[in-house]
Amino acid sequence: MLGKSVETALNNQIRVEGDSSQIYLAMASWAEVKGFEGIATFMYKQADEERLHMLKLIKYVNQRGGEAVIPAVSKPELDHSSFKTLFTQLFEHEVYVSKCINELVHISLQEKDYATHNFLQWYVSEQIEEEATARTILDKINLIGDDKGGLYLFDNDMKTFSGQT
Ligand code: OFO
Repeated sequence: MLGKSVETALNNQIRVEGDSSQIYLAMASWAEVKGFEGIATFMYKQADEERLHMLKLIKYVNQRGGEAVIPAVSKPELDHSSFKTLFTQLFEHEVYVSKCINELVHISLQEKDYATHNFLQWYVSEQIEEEATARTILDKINLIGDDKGGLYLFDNDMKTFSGQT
């Protein structure tokens, strides 16, 4: 049975994962409109993954005798003025998600909820990967700058990019 504070914290994370999915979805759609097919493909896939992160939490909360709260769909407020700004925001968002997961792990230990602590380890590993992926993309964007040819090649690379390199 979930304690109240753990349940509230898990429900908060459900919202954070839902927001992450929306952010990737917004970036996917933006990239598609701009003709960056590779980036769009990658971002659509990430959006689906974040939704799965949310679902996994929903099912866990309900399975442990709690009640998952389904969050409202939020409109991401992203600055699209340059690739660099856009991907910096994405990286910062993933760092924020990692902080949220760490806080959640901390609460589960405080409450001596070892089952939740165990469940959360999957998210801890996942965030290491996602932060690394966002950092790799940002590093590439920083190298390319505004070079059109570089962006074209980068977009092509993204078609087959599945994570950290
Ligand atoms: Fe990238 O947020 Fe889920 O875990």
